[in-house]
Amino acid sequence: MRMSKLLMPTLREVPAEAEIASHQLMLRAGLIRKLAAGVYSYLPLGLRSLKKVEQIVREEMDRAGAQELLMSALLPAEAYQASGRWEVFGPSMFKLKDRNDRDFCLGPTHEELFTQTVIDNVRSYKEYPMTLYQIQTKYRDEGRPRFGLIRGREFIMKDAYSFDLDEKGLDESYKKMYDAYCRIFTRLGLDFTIVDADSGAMGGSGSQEFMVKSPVGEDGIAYCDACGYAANYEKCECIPEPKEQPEGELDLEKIETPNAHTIDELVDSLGMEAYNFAKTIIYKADDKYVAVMVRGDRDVNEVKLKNLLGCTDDPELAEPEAVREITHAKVGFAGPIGLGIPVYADKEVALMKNFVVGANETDMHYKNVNIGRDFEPDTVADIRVVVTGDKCPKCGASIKSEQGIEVGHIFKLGTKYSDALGLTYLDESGRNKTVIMGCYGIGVTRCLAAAVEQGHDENGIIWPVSIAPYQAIVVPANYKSEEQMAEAERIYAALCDAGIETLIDDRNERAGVKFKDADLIGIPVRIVVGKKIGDGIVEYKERKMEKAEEMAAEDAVARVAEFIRSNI
Ligand code: 9G3
Repeated sequence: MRMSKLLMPTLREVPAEAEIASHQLMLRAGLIRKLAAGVYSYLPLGLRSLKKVEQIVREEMDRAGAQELLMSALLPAEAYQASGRWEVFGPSMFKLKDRNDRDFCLGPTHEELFTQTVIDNVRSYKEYPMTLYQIQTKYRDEGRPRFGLIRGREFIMKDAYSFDLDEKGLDESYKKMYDAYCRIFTRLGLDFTIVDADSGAMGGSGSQEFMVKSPVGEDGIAYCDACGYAANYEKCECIPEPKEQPEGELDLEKIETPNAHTIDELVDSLGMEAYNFAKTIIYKADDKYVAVMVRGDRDVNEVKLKNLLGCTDDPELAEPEAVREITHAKVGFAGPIGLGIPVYADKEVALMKNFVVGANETDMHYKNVNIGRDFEPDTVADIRVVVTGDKCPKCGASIKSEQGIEVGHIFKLGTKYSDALGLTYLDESGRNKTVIMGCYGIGVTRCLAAAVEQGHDENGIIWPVSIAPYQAIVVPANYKSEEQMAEAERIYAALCDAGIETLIDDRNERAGVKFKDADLIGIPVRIVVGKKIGDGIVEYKERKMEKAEEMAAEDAVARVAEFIRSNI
């Protein structure tokens, strides 16, 4: 392709809202353009790489025996109403009405539609196991779309759904998808890790996330180097870490703590440690209030809390006026003693002795509080956030943590949707059974951004060869030199003939501009035709190399071909 013809609107500056490297670089390199918050269009270079990501996903899904479909994105409400999800996702679901005032949505995910398709079209148990997938645009009205393609409101997902006769079959289908995902992310050149994850609203018997390590990732990964345990923060089991305690229960005492309503202020005013306190935080879960207690130096894990409470909506902090009504005190003095709502205490709180809690009275706290004598929590459970240095729940070694971008998520769904929609089969003895399902997602557009997030430097994008928009670029250094232009054209034609996807920078621009653009758009290998072409010498530079190397022009095509072959 000739750069003089290519639509590649590079930018020197990007809007301040582009906070992370991949968002900045994909705008600067002219790969994407924003249409609205979380809504992007793909320009030629961006689309070429996106199509390569899709094709790698497609090849590995097909290799794993899955069959590709394409569903509509414009979906009648009935399917989601049958599964009870029409309301569950609230404002996140894009809803609209047709000219006859019928309810539709723009599909955020397709469990119901794939299940219905199987109900309508699979006739016998002999047709199972079956895994169906699509690569399709999804719509979710995210409250905070950000980071470019990482969290969009319109995005491309590969979503697959497996249908099996029994749990054993699901385990086999799940394993096939797991292995296919490992091949996909490896071929995409992504450095990924697999973590146990929370299944959230999906239910089912467990799920795993494929995370691309990145400091800008929104998900926390807790992992153990010793035994390989890895879990999403949301899921990671926490081992209680009791602090040394004075023996015996000291007498309960109510103490004045004027204006000390944060842990830090309490620590200062009472000269104790944060772990001598237990925080009591009032949450609103669905439509009831609960008190949640964690040690003063810990935080509440709201996903664990949501699963514990089994509430539909995410639990939210109670508003100040509700706290005042429930505790008869200003915010910051809530405590478990004499509180009229259920108390959920983290496991660590159950091990504390002679600790401090709010007295449900403004400017007052209790000290030397002991469970059993002074109050009894309704439930004790693991509801805190894991922190670096915690004990690994598998082997006891020290847990580490890092951030990640979730690029894939696979679930053992069970019968949640086959029950809801009535997907059953008659087995060989004529008995009526329910189909067991799994579902498997990959954020295709998110993978593109994750690849840039993981592969870039101060000069621009560093594409893995497998998804680079073009594999090689030929740059004549001086556009006024007929010899350099002619030789560049010859090498360009030879590379194209060798089946290498090649750009030639035939623009009337200075060499420096051409080198900068070649680095910015991240083409894996570059051939520069300069002054020494008269001696049959060109410059060879892989995007990752520090310095270019001189080499014989006649060997350039073979060397580029070898580089592409061994890096794709
Ligand atoms: C919705 C909206 C947002 C959603 C969902 C539904 C997340 C929803 C979970 C999944 C689970 C799997 C198939 C592929 C793999 C992931 N956000 N989820 O179901 F209506 Cl608005 O999407 N789906």
